[in-house]
Amino acid sequence: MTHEIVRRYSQNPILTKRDIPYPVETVHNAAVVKHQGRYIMLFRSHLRTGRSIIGLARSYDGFRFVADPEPFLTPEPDGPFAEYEEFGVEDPRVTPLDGEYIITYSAYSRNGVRIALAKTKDFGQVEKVALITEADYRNVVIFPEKFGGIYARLDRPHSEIAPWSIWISYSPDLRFWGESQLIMKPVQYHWDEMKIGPGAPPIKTDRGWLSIYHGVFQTMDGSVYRLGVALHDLKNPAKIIGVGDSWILQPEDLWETTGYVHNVVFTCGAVPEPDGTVKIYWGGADTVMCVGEANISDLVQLCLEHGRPPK
Ligand code: BMA
Repeated sequence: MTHEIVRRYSQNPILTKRDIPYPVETVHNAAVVKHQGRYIMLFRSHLRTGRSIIGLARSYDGFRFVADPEPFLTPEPDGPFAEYEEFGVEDPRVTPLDGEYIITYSAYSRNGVRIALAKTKDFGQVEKVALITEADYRNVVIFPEKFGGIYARLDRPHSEIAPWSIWISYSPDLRFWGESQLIMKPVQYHWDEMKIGPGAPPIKTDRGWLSIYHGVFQTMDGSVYRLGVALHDLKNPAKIIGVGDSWILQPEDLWETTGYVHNVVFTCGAVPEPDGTVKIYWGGADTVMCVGEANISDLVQLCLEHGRPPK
C-alpha cells in the first residue's frame, strides 16, 4: 500500500536520449498537451555544446512516446529573436487557448534569460511571436482561459533582495504584459525555502485553478528540486486560496537523484484526464523524462485542508 500522492509510472523513465533520432545528451523538462486525441510532448535537450534545443514527441497513451526525426524549436540564426536565443532555448510550456497552442520558453543569451512566446495550431508550423519579458525571468505559464477578456500568466523574476517568488501579470494581446503583483513566496526553513517557480500551466477544477510548482531547498550537497501545489481562485487568479504545505513529489528514483544535475524533479506540464486524474510529467535530474498520476481531488484537498497562506 502506497501513501504516495503521485503514483510513478512503473516504466519510468519514459523518454531518454537513446530514443531521440538526432544527437542529444539529455531529454527533460517537457511540456505535454493533448491534441486531436494524441499527447504531444515538447522536450528540452542539451546538445554537446552544453546549449539546449526543443524537440517533439507523440504518444497515443501519454506513456509511450515516439520522437519526431527533427527538432521542433531551435535558436533563430537571424531576425529579432537571434540575439536573445544565442545560448539556446529551454523549458517550454504549452497552453491550449482560443483554438491554438501558446508556447512559452526560456531564451538564453549573453543578455541573460528571458521568455519568448510562440504559437502553433497543429505542431507542424510554429510562429515565434514576441519576447515577453526582459532579462532574468523564467517559468512563464499562461492560464488556459481569459479573465474578463484579459490573458493571465504566472512567472518568476530573479531578485537579489527578496527570495525568488511567483508573480502574476496580465495582457490584452499576449504581447504586452503588466499589472504585475507578487502572489506567492517561499517559506523559511521549509522544503521550498530557497525559491519557487510555476511549473505546469494551471488546471481548472471546480474548487479553483490548480497550479503545480517547483520549490527548492539548499543543502550542503547542493539544491533539491521538489514539486508542490497551490490553488488559485477561479475568477481572480491573483488570489491564492491555499498552498499545500507538503511537497507532492521529490527526487527518489535513481534517475532523479543522479544525472546531469542531481536531486531534481522539475515539471513543465501536466495533462488532466476525464476520469479525474492528472498525468504529471517531470524531468529527472535534468537528464530524462518521467510521468506519474495523481487524483486531482487529492491535490486540491492538500491545498484546502493541509494548506498554508501564500505569503
Ligand atoms: C532551474 C532551471 C531548470 C532546471 C533546474 C535544475 O534553474 O534551469 O531548467 O531543471 O534549474 O537544474
